[in-house]
Amino acid sequence: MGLVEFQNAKTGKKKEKKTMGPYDSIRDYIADLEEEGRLTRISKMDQDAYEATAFLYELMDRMGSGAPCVLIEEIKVKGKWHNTPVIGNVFNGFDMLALCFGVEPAHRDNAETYSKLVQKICESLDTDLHLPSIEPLKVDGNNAPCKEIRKEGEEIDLFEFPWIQNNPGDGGQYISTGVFVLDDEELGPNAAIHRAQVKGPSKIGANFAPGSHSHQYMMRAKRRGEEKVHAALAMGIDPISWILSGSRLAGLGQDEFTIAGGFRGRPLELVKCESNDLFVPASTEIVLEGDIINAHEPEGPYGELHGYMGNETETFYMDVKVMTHREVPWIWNFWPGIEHNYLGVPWNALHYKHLKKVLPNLVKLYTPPEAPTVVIAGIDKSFPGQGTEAGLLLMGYRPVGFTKKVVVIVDKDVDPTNLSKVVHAMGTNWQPVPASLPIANTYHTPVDPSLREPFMSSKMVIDATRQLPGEGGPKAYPDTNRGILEREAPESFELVREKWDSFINKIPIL
Ligand SMILES: Cc1cc2nc3c(=O)[nH]c(=O)nc-3n(C[C@H](O)[C@H](O)[C@H](O)COP(=O)(O)O)c2cc1C
Ligand SMILES: [Mn+2]
Repeated sequence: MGLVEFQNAKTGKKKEKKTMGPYDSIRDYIADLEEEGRLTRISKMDQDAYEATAFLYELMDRMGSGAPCVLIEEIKVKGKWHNTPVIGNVFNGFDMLALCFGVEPAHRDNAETYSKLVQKICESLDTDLHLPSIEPLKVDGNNAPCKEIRKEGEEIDLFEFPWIQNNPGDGGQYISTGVFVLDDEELGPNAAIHRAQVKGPSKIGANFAPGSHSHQYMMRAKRRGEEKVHAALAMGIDPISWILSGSRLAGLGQDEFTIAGGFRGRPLELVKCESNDLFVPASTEIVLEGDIINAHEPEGPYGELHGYMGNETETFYMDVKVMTHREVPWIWNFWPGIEHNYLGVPWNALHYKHLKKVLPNLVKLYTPPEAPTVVIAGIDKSFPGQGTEAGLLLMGYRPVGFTKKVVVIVDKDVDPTNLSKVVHAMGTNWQPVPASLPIANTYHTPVDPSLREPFMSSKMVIDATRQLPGEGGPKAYPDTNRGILEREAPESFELVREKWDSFINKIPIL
């Protein structure tokens, strides 16, 4: 085939091509990534030989956050070649996320792009730090891309699409980026990403972890005596709505699609499902409508986010009654433990603002997408003890304390987003004794393979700020080599920046 269509088959209308987000669909975003040179197209891959998975490992090993998004045009799954595009590594780099939030990425300056992105997200919050909200627009389903094709009952065969089995250890094929939409009379709608094992032609798992809003909705329904709960699974929605549905930003009773509208600065277009009263984004690639049964069945195992194989568990499951989709839908797959986790950026922005109220000398907060249980904070330190003070405040703040195992504090001249500078600060400024605070056991997310008991973890604050004499540090730190150069020959860097493009005439391809 070799061609991926961007147009709506029903209306024949080509999607208006934008040069930056916020995007109305995942396709608009991918089209921009291609324009920016951040997409690689692969004509064929055999996933029965785990070619795509091995490629993702190799791609991230070789290129890290410089690695592009991947679009596989034709893929072999369970003995059959599918002309259905599969996309992966959809967010890899702050430049990609910046495009989604309508922020122009800074040229070859990751730290600057991150700062601009965080600033944009912070500007969307009000003075009380409430998340922004714009009510979705309910539109007529007739022209909705997600309703180009409609199937029901016996016509539905989920195996017509190349759902990916990521790893030989996985329990089967998974819908790995689907957003489950549920409703509750008092709380309103909820949208959340949960993996869904494909269990039969019209049956999927619904892996709602205890504590998640979807799980709470199921428990509320059970208390009302309801054995089944109407649900929709929307696979392939616009980037901001997807990020909101997967990053624990919206509280219980706050509709993710309304908050997505707030961040987008314009309403999200929703259409009503065919068989129930739920609403899903009109631009969705594939919509599955049906009932989630309020009972548990075996699910998994599944290679988890932290890169370790999970256990077989018990989860809810869904009987699919209606499937609607685009003419040639795209399958958006996620490879947990291989892809980096960029969904945490809005979380960092929101909690930076909250923490700034109690820690005015906080300069930057950063969770590396490579290791979401680590957080690095830059502070403007002027008194002894401020590094450990910052570490304790961060650990004692529930959103950080629950999700992070290691807190690293650095001085303001060390950019937390530059991991080599952070490790350098640990290798030079840090004195492990006394500038460490081990914490024996405290409340922690169960998503961590090193825990002896769920919800309990030991933790560590590393104060890698320069230690002042009042806290056992040297009387004075010597000048840095770079500091001397900047002082004695201030024009040197200016000169080199001006001539940069003439010095570097070929960027090596890794
Ligand atoms: C790719 C991806 C897969 C996820 N899979 C699951 C899952 O299977 N089960 C789960 O409970 N949470 C999963 N999450 C995390 C939830 O989406 C996240 O906690 C979300 O905030 C839950 O929605 P809620 O805030 O409405 O509870 C996943 C997140 C991502 C990005
Ligand atoms: Mn929610």
